[in-house]
Amino acid sequence: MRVLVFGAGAIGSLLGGLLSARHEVLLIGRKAHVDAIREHGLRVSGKTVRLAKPDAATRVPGGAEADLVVVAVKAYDTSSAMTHLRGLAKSATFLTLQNGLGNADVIGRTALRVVAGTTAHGVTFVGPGEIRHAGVGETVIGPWRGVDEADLVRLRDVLDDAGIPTRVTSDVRTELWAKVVVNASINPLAALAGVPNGRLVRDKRLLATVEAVCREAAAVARAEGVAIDAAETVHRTTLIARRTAANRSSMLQDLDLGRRTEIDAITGAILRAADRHGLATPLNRALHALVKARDSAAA
Ligand code: KPL
Repeated sequence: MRVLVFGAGAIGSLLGGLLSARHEVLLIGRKAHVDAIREHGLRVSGKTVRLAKPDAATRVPGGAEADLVVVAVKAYDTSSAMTHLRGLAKSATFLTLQNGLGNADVIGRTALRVVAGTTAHGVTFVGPGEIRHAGVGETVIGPWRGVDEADLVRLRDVLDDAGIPTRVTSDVRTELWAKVVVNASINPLAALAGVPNGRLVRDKRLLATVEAVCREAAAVARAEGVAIDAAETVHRTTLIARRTAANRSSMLQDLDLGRRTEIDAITGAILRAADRHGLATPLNRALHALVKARDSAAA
């Protein structure tokens, strides 16, 4: 398979690195990372240890061809990513496992075949040419536009075979909501407290806050018609925090690097839905305001 990964951050690099063992992979990323990969390969440490050899470039080459395009940029960059990927929009299958709500909608405005999903792997960007696979998690994929079950099963097999255990769902909207609730419960708190995910479940005060944020967000998901159970979602959130205990959440990594966070696609999406239903969400609103303040400080 010819795979193009647009966005060689932590998760994009992990997916591209693992897929490159069996497939022709081109990673599109920042210059320093691309230069390091071209020179020494992509070093993966932690739960997966390997020196992967994907091809890498800073932009999509003219006339590029791909069977699978993995969009792995931050949620706020999805729309601009699609302007660079327009040339592949009719021929390739697009896969998004990005955090936040709205990515698949944006991709589906241009691409004819779209698979949406979530992944709970914890990956830390160590530096140019190097990532740490800090926690293993489930990947779930489902149909968004122009794909059928056979396409999903084939893609699942490709991901499974690359060492990315994947499940197919027919209800990807529920999965996306469940994951956004998990991210809203872990990422802002880990980012503001400056702690790896594991501390959120080891520290009793932080754990109580994670659970309260999670219940509040799950109530919003239910108001949106998503069948998720609050207790089960709290359980899932703490399980993911435990399994990715050593990881610094992507939002904490963004603040560490002085970069913009995905708070608007995660907690912001929950607040917008809460407003539609007249639901009070004081904890999520406070976390949104605090992370936004750190975002603007960085900007
Ligand atoms: O999705 C994540 C993230 O950091 O964005 C988790 C699964 C919480 C891992 O840290």
